[in-house]
Amino acid sequence: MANQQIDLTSVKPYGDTLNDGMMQMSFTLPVPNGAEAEEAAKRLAVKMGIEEPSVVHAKDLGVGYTMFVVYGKCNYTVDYANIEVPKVDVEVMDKYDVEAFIKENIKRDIVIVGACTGTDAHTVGIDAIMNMKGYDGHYGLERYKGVDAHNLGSQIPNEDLVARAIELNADAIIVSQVVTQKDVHIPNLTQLVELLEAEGIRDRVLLVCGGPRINHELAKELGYDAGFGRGTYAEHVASFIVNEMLRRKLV
Ligand code: B12
Repeated sequence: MANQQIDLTSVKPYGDTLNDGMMQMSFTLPVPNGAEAEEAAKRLAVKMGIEEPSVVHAKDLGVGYTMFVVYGKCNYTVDYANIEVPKVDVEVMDKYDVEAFIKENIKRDIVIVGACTGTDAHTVGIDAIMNMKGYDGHYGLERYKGVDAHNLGSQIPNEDLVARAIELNADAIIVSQVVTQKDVHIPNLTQLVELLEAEGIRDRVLLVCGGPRINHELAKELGYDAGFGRGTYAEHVASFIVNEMLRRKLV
């Protein structure tokens, strides 16, 4: 397979052999498990452009619902070569390089205040970035020398976050949003920007958001300086903050 020429303007899923289009997907239908349910799943897959679908797994969810895994052939292609995705443009340093960067270029401790805001109760994401023990083998900001990190926790009203940032004279505010159902994160993230503007401190503080369904493009649209999604570690956001502080002469 490695020797075969891949046309990046027209890629399609791969199963057994290059370009065979084979793909697997899962979904749930509100029908009881059985032969009719499997047929319904296959017909739905055909409507979605999947040829020769087969149900490889069906699980009764116990209340008249069934979860399916369907395998089949997709004949659509996508132009990978011409995709451009806005990303945070920074060279990621490890913890020790970030610490050295702060010592050398900023010459004082930087203050970062973080929270999961609004009604959102998911603490794990902001903890992964901030807590001393870190996440997935990557230490959190609390462990960084030269970083004074304050994790306010979850369900923090924007007003409280802003008040704390002012009190601590924060250099950066970092916000986690995990629940995005009915776009609940949009007005909440927007309100934070408005509050910072009303307090007259938006230009003095770096504003970063993150979460599994957040990306840099959305963050910029909402008036944030950067946005981070799945798979982020403390060093990603730390590298951005210290570089940006220097670039904007916020040191
Ligand atoms: C654990 C969990 C809970 C726990 C939370 C406990 C806690 N103390 O956090 C409990 C049980 C309380 C819970 C409740 C609910 N949950 Co919940 N929960 C989850 C679950 C299973 C895991 C989330 C998690 O911890 N991920 C691990 C962390 C490390 O990943 P992460 O958050 O993505 O963070 C990483 C990045 O996104 C990024 N990041 C995150 N934040 C930030 C911030 C910054 C600044 C940066 C730079 C990066 C960054 O870095 C992190 C590390 O890489 C997910 C499903 C899933 N598998 O993801 C559902 C999920 C998030 N929950 C969901 C829902 C719907 C709910 C409830 C509404 C359910 C209900 N009907 O009551 C409630 C909401 C309560 C509320 N008011 O918020 C949905 C959200 C759907 C959506 N699109 O909005 C999910 C996706 C489940 C699902 N498939 O439906 N939940």
